[in-house]
Amino acid sequence: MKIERVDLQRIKIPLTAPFVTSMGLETHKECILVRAYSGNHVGFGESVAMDVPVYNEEDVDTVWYMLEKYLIPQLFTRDIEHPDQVSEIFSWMRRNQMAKSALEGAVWDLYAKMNGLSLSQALGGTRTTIDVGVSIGIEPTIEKLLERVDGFIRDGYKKIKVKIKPGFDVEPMRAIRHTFGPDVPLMADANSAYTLADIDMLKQLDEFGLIMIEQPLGHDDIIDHATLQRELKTPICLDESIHTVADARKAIELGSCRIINIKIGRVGGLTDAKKLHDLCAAKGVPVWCGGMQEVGIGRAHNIAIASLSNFTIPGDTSPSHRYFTEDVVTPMIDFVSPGVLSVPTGAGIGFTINEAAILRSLVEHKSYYA
Ligand code: OSB
Ligand code: MG
Repeated sequence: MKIERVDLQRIKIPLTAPFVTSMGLETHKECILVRAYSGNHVGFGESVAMDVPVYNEEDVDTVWYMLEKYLIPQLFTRDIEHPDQVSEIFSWMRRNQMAKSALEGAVWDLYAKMNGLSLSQALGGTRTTIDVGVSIGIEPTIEKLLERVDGFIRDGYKKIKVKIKPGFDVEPMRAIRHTFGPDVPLMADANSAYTLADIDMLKQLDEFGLIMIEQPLGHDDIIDHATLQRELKTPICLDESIHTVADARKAIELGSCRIINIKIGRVGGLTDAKKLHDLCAAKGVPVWCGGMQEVGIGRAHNIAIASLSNFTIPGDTSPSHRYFTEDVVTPMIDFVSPGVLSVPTGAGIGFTINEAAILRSLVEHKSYYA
């Protein structure tokens, strides 16, 4: 296929409630939607870069810049047989994984639609439904946190993930266990808020039987995590530290983690997410699908990748209403039964675009032609 046109749309949507992590506070979701056109078909992608570079080095503007200056023009010069070629074509450029992924994702959707396949089928997914977890930001008080946890347990979420930071870690986890008992599938995500100097505190988390502790140490570290993992009973899961399949291989070899969170955008696209999944499956390392508070297009990509067999732990793929009152797909993404999403069987991402909702939240748009 020849990509003949690409559209970028920058949108901004309010979150239903502020989201606080050890990286800061968010009140809105801002992102870039990508459309790739070939013949009568159009594929959709979403950039997951945040509006500030606190999670990784990219932001909404750097993604737009890299797409416009390098990635879109380069795609126009090539005839693509399979979307796996896109990450190869982009491989000369260092990093900028989220920019690459946004365009690569649109090409995957386009390819699936042209071939009458669902995105899940095109990727080799085997699950027809996926179990869903929820990510809870840092609440102002433990009482507020307990209320949130209670609500999400009632909604049927299969995994409860709580953000922690120094000063809000052992006590909130203890309170959750005390209130809801030992059987709630519970985990903590630190977003790199600690160092090895905090090892005594981190070891205290072992008593809560957490499924895992996500990214306790440096965003660029796999050495200290290996030291920490040797001291902890609780499995460490890496998020920020894994940008490539090679990163994952090294982390597994070093013993830096026992679980990996796969985010399509963080690893440069669906082709590399699938390779990472396959590597982890071969090494006996379970994976789950992380989230970047995507709107419906990004969530649809997440659901498709989470249908692969080694995604054995519920992911952060909560439905639309978790963060938004209106989504860019219609109907909004929702559970088929409590805590469960069905994997769409329609062509491509399998959701209908809500053009009116996009126009209501549109900040900027531009079309590029081959
Ligand atoms: O660390 O997993 C994370 C959101 C933004 C940046 C980093 C993270 C998150 C989440 C949200 O935890 C998960 C979701 O999309 O619901
Ligand atoms: Mg995380």
